[in-house]
Amino acid sequence: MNTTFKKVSIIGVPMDLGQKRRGVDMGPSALRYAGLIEEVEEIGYEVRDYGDLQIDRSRVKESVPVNLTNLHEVIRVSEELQKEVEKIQEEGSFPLLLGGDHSMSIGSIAGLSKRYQNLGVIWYDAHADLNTADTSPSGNIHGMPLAVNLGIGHPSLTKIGGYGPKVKPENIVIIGARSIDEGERALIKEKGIKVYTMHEIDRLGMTKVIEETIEYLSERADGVHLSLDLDGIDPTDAPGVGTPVIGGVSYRESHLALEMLAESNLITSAEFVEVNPILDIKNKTGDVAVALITSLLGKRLL
Ligand code: Z70
Ligand code: MN
Ligand code: MN
Ligand code: MN
Repeated sequence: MNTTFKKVSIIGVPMDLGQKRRGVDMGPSALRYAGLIEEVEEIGYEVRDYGDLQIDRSRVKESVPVNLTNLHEVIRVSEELQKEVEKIQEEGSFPLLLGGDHSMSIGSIAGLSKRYQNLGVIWYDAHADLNTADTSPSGNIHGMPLAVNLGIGHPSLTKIGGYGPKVKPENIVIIGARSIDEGERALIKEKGIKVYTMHEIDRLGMTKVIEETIEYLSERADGVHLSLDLDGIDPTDAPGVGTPVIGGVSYRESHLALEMLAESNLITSAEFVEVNPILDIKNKTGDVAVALITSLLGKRLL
């Protein structure tokens, strides 16, 4: 991360409405239980934990546009998260956001990109999350946030914060993708989005992938947000996720990647999403997430 930050401010987003499985709302608790606050303090940061946003998870059947499940509550939470992220930035703290499903990125990036006109985004994920209501096979909004941040999708989502698009296609790097839908593939090609699928990670090695990512984003971005979906990591290392996809990035590669990003001084905010403790094995995925967070924040063995 950027070494000018001395404070880390944490917000939990117990959001599970962006997909259909229960339990991902407990992700923020799992990370705190895994010792997040203590570990980050140990590195030397002043930590402020603002607790969790309030989310209405009653899932009453909303009358929503076709193929956008729970749209209204996703919008409300996104607007609230956007404001909270702006407050953290005004404090001069590093925003560290805990999910919750990946639909929360609509709100987090709406807050971040107000400050950074050229926000870079590293999307570390098995999926591209570039669907729209028209292309989504599921209607799950957690498969759409990156498209929304590009200004593509339902206007009620793309206009959150009163502006959009939030991110330019050339400021995005996707790492770890191995499950990409047809509409997403078309959008990647049309917009020329930089993607390191598992194929490129295997061919180049993670060191090269991150070196290139750092060079690419440092040339164009004024801040870089790391959006890390734990399903980017292989399910043997991170089993506690709603949509595990085999053939993922290992814990060791991810650890290296985040240490390199720490050294780069590039990262100005981060979110760790999709931890589902109900599907986990003894909070393994929570522990992995905390280890990766501390790597990103500069923890070193020696
Ligand atoms: C699929 C969809 C997705 C996360 C699954 C899956 C998307 N492309 N995103 N898990 N985090 O339904 O749009
Ligand atoms: Mn420890
Ligand atoms: Mn995702
Ligand atoms: Mn994913």
